[in-house]
Amino acid sequence: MTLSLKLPVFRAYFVSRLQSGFFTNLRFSSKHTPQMARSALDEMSETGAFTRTPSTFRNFISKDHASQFPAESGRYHLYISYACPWASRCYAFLKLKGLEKAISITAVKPKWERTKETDEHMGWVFPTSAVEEPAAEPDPLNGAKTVRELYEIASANYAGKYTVPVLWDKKLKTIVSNESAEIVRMLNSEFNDVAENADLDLYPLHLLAQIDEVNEWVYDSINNGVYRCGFAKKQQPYEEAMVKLYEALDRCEMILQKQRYICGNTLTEADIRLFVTLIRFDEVYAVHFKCNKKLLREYPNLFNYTKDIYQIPGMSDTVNMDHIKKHYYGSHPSINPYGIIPVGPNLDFSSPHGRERFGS
Ligand SMILES: N[C@@H](CCC(=O)N[C@@H](CS)C(=O)NCC(=O)O)C(=O)O
Repeated sequence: MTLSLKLPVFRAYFVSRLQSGFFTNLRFSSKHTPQMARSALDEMSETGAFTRTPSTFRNFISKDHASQFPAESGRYHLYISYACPWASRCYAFLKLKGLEKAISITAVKPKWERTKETDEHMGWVFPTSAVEEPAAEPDPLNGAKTVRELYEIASANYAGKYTVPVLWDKKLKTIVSNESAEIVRMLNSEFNDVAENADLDLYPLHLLAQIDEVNEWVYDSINNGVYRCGFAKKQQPYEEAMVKLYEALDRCEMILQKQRYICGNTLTEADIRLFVTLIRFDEVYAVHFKCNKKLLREYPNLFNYTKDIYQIPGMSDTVNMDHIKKHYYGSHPSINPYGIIPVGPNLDFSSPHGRERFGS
């Protein structure tokens, strides 16, 4: 476990963002327009390729008590879906850093439903009681029925997608951030005064460049790559995404033949980001998104690596395969019109993986 050394780097990053006007005192960026996509299923280029829209709320929580969003125990709430890989990576950081007492969480129901009677939008909804859907709970803060309502509380004229994760500020009653890549950084470094595992640094200074480099190709080809395969509406963009996906998986397999984790023998942010896609691969992406050239379980190193990360204390709590399968197979009728959920393969990620041989 490496002690956090990167305060100056974070400051420099923070200042450069401030100078560029990237995040401001505004509650959300004013760049959104009414014609923005309302759901991932609409994010399509003219060529039939899936093109993800950037997140809108991009404020940062800081350990600096004078900042607009200071890191305080009990002030923030994380809304997640267990189904969502982006939300799950935030929840994984929360668990690994030991922030469960400091930051509360609520999970939505896995399957998208109508969010308003007056339009056709389908999205994340809260159950009406704690027993309606195991592991999902009603919104304890705002009594919202949908994630859409949270966005509407935060901004009356919001017109973007209503995505999870949502990092909510109970004090200012607004969304701090809906960008998981930035939420994980805040959880990693800004809450160390209240984190039970303050010494765990998943983005250590000496590995910053390497983590950033790995994140870039893993995001493009694997995390987002599976969506580019699954949401393509034409053969060519699907095949292009498949080539990139499998080149990247083969590359991971080679790397993991020689070392325990993707950036060496230390667990980092890059592993958590890769894990959330791998854990869903055979159960969902291989079938639902047609990523079927090779299965995760046919890659010995990648498969054992996924088990290794799953077995880190706290990580298995972030994986709810029932929610994952209910969501993907049930929420995209254009891909799976009858919403049938495949029975298999029910992989066991808690079996021995043998990766201790690399040490850590
Ligand atoms: N950039 C966002 C992406 C989050 C995202 O796409 N979440 C999906 C679930 S996996 C979502 O909420 N989609 C709602 C919709 O498309 O309407 C992040 O990483 O936080």
